[in-house]
Amino acid sequence: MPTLYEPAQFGKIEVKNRIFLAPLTRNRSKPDFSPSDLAPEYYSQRASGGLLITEASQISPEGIGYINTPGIYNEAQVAGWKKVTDAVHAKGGKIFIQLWHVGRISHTSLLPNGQAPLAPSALRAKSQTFVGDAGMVDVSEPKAMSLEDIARTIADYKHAAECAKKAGFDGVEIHAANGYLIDQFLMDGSNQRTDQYGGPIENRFRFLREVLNMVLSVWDAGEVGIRLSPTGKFNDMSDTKRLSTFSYVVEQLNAFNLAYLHFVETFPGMQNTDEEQNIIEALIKKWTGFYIANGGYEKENAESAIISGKADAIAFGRSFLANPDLPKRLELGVALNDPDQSTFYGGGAEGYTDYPTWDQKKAA
Ligand code: 8OZ
Repeated sequence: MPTLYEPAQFGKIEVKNRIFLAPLTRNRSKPDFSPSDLAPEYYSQRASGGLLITEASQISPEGIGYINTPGIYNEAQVAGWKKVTDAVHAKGGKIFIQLWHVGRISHTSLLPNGQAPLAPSALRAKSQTFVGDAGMVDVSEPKAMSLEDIARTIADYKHAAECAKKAGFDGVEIHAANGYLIDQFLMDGSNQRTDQYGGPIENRFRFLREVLNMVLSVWDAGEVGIRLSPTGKFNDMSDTKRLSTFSYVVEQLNAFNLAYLHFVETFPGMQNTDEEQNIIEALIKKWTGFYIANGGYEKENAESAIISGKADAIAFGRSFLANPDLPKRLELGVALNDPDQSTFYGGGAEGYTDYPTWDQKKAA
């Protein structure tokens, strides 16, 4: 078995190590939802990671759920992201963009013409979102998507996939985790539709299948990854049969030959029960392709997950946020900078591009 520090290949992608940057929402986009002027520096500082996955980026104006998150649906956004991909490629890195639609996790004040958030069913989540001056607010009552809403949204995924290609990304990751739109279709607590998109998992999977087929009309399967959170409860998610729901999902995904499957195994600050851990492990065994693990990984359990073959790569969130040279620090076994939670969401360079590398720290 290889080590965490050795190259890997998945789909059409070759990477120099198995330490990946997890997608991290940073709420620093410009008013037109193009990435911040500092984003090329932020991402390229982390180009020593095998693969960088961008912050979740909405596929359309209807897909937004928080203030100042970037989009990937117009020319200004493509131009902004092109600067990011150029900067990462100049340093020998690889970068995928995460395609996002929040579904019901939104607020009318963020949406076009103050419209209601779209969701599989008109079930309001017990969850909050950040809207700006008003701070954290309860998410709005969603509207159950009509068949036209579904068709338009699937077309928006295709358009965003095309924009991602123009922006020079190496691939795309479909965000199907953490209680956003695709997850809302998959889990029965948020999908109570009685048409072909609801009911049994074969129907609840239909939306994701159609999204995948659209994205795969633009990208090769070997350039498309997917992120799921089968045990996730964030954003008020529930499912009555998680193991069988996600067993079906993983078995169906196997047939698509995607670049990778990426699980949020646990959410920051949460721990899986034994039952949840068993679900995660059973699902990983069903998956036949490249597997990226995320959630609660540090040097030692990351190294052993790779050596034991449990995972093919590890995506690090908070520790990579605070340590632009995380691969080097893990390999050397030296101390890590602590992440500053007060600068995670919004603001400028502070807590974004100003975390020192190990060499800078030693020199100081
Ligand atoms: C933190 C804050 C806002 C959004 C996710 C995109 O959980 C997010 C997110 C995380 O996947």
